[in-house]
Amino acid sequence: MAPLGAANPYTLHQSLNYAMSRLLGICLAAVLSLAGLLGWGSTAAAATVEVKMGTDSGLLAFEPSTLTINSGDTVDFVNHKLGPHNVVVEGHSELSHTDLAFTPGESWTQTFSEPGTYSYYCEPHRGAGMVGTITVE
Ligand SMILES: [Cu+2]
Repeated sequence: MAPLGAANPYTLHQSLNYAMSRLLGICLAAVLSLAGLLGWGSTAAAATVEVKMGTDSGLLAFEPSTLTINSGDTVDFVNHKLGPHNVVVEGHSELSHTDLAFTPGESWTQTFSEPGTYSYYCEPHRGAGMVGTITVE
């Protein structure tokens, strides 16, 4: 039995434990709300996907030629082989890039904001089958 007037060491220990767990709980809540603000764990974060113009194996094609992305994602069109290439998106001049890319490594990006199916082709090589489809979900 502890003498009157002195703090009971057991009670003091319990209070500290309680304070620490309260503090941890507050910290955890703060981290979780910060994560929410930053969009961690969300699948809606915009991505950038590369499409090569001219395949690794030397074909006149886009690689990949079919692609599914989320609205807000960006496609990075990279002049890879057998240029010149460009991209004409059927019915969407605002998404097209009609300037020809001659230099390997030359690239441009295009963001797709609206869901839909977009057919596109390379003007010089359309007849050779250099066509592609981008589905935006
Ligand atoms: Cu081409």
